[in-house]
Amino acid sequence: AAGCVSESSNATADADNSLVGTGSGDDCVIESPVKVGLVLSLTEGAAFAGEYQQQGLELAFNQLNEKGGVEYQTLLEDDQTNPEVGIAAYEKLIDREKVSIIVGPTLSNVAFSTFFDAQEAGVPALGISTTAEGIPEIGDYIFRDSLSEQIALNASIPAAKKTLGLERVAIMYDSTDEFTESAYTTMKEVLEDEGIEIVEDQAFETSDQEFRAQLTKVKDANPDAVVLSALPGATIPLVKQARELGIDAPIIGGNAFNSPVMVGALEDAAEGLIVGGAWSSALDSVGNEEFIAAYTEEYDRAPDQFAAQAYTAAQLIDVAVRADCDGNREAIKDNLGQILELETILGTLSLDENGEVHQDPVVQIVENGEFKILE
Ligand code: 1QQ
Repeated sequence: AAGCVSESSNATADADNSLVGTGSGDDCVIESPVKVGLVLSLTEGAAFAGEYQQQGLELAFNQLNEKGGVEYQTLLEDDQTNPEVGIAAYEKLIDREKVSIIVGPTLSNVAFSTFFDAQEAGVPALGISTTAEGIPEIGDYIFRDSLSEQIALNASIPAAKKTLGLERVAIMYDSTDEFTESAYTTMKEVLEDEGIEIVEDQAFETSDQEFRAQLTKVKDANPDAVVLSALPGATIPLVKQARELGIDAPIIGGNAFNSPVMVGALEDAAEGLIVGGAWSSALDSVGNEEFIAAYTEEYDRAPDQFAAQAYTAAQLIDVAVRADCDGNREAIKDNLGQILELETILGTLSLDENGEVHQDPVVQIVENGEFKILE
């Protein structure tokens, strides 16, 4: 409209007519491939999630390309779990490859750098595991299909309270990662809301491997449970050292605990672990059984939550592209923000115009090395 100032400088300049097709919805035909950048942590600390995400995306885009009419061309970049590398990957995809949308990065800690670049360039970005507070608020080009840690913890902590009869807990957290720090704040809020007393509060850093000093204080406080906000690199030695010191209290974890890699590495120390998340293999959602079967067949292992959210991202992009049969950045951005009650493997899912996802959380507990739905 006249007088309307574009929120992004080069948004309209980048519109490509060969990405505007004919027909609509299932009948949409677009001449040029729609370029989708994927920025994932394929190496270093967050590769435990990034590898599953890569496979979930590959499976989904292969299935979509078989459907025909719209062809997706994915361009994969490894951010090496590093914000600097993530920024370089984003710049390459935006400026050189002229992608229509970017999926990822894996960590909120990287997204708090890269998502500002996407916003500034007018390129939609879709987070698939960026759960920290404040991610969608970065701007109107920023979306996520990664259930916020706030929603997950507001489900998992009350469920743990009911199951375990929690009254007194210790909190332990990584104070140097944006996600674990954000989740720590949320954990304290939810514990307070639930009337659960925090009897010990201990911090550490992402790269720490030695936790006996903090754990000794936790042991002395004798909590009913340990609420832990950490990535796997610290979690694995921390939980093992806790068990060695004789701390048998159950662990309530954040989003990184939705990982079979981590549960596997913890072995017996993972038993009884409670975590909230976005997906379960037991979820009775549309297409879930088929997804699990196709993924397992293709990759010789069962999918996890990170694969499921990645898989769903491709579906969301396809819905947004087909809505106006337009693979340009602006059309994708406008239509992603209008996805309402879509049936996905994560359950019924909506994205609002602020880019936030709406879906039901799932709370799971680890029993005999397997995730089981608690609530
Ligand atoms: C975040 C997360 C991580 C645990 C994803 C792997 O939730 O960084 O927001």
